[in-house]
Amino acid sequence: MSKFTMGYFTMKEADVLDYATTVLDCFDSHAVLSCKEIGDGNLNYVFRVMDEKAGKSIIIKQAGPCARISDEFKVSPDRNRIESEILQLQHRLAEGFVPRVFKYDPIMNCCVMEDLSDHVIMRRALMEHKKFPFFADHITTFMTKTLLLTSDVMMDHKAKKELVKNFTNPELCEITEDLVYTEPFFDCPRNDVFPPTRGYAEKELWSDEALLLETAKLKFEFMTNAQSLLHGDLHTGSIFIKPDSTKVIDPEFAFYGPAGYDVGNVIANLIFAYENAEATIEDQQEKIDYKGWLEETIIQVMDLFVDKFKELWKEHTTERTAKYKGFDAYYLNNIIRDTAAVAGCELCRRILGIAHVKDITAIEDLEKRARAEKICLSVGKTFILQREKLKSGRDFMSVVKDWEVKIK
Ligand code: SR1
Ligand code: MG
Repeated sequence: MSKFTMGYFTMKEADVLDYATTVLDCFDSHAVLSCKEIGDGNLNYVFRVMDEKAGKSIIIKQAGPCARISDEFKVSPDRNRIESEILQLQHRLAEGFVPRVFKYDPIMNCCVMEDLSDHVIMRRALMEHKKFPFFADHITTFMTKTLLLTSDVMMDHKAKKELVKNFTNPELCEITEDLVYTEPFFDCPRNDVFPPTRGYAEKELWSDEALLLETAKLKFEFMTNAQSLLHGDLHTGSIFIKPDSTKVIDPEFAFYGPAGYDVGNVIANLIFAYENAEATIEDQQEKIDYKGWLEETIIQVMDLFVDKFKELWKEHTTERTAKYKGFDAYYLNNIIRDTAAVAGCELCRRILGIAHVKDITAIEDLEKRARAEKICLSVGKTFILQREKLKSGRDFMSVVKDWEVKIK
């Protein structure tokens, strides 16, 4: 009997090689394989297994019993089932935008999938000031299809409720409830605040009761609005990219929540890239050019989402009452409002909370980093408070540009 059938254990590189040779049939039986752990996320172990001679490789991703970032987070390895199943569902809904899954192993809590090493992690590429002209088009196709086609507007309601059951993800949702909606908005011991930013956070966020009330409303929206099957963690570190291809990875936070959660995460993380460019590009012309591309991309993410939402709505709405005049605009308006609010929470939590983004922490000049952090916090707060008024990508960008002028 193989050690891989006797019970779960966390694998090291040597175990993964053994696993690839004895359990999988992805490689020739005489192939010489190598294995390297390449994960740099907060939660899991990611191994690349290669047959260099044949030019073949796969990824084996295993969920450990706690998060890599801190063993305070005990998270069930069952999240690997959620990830494997949603990747297969997303492949059916939005073909070409996620890696192919070859196998899910419920004993070892690992999945075997396509290696995307011809792509790069988008956050890193944006920090090197690379442009991706098709990104807005690709990500809005992915989001509209995965979000709308899993909603009650377009699905049989009983089948949708089965998906809600299957993708109930309490532990990972709890991480989001704490890290995104709660801890950034008070002086939580688990926060990790850059000292020059602390005073600003105390004054502008932690003591603003009107803001706190709005974050409470948003947290309850997140916990109770089972609108769409979300990716749940759609930041630029969850996107593999090359100029003509965009692949969304790491959907282990998937669950039924407000559709604007995914859209808002994409927008906030593009804003981090925008502030990284503001702080790190020396040459003025290059800065204007790169920020201009990011600005256009942010605008297009919101606006193409709206266009594609309208097209899909016309083609795929099955629910009778959703066809009543005006309901489409009401529904879309709510998603745009939630997008603004979630972008706001993400902008605040990545600055003050435990899980930062490199776009900001890698800014070496400490004054420039402090300025970038204050801009992100102020934009975040404005997005939350003004969410009913922000209707387009241009509205979002004018908030960002106003704060860049105000914060010196
Ligand atoms: C304990 S996990 C911290 C963060 O990493 C993930 O990517 C999610 O964004 C989560 O909030
Ligand atoms: Mg992740």
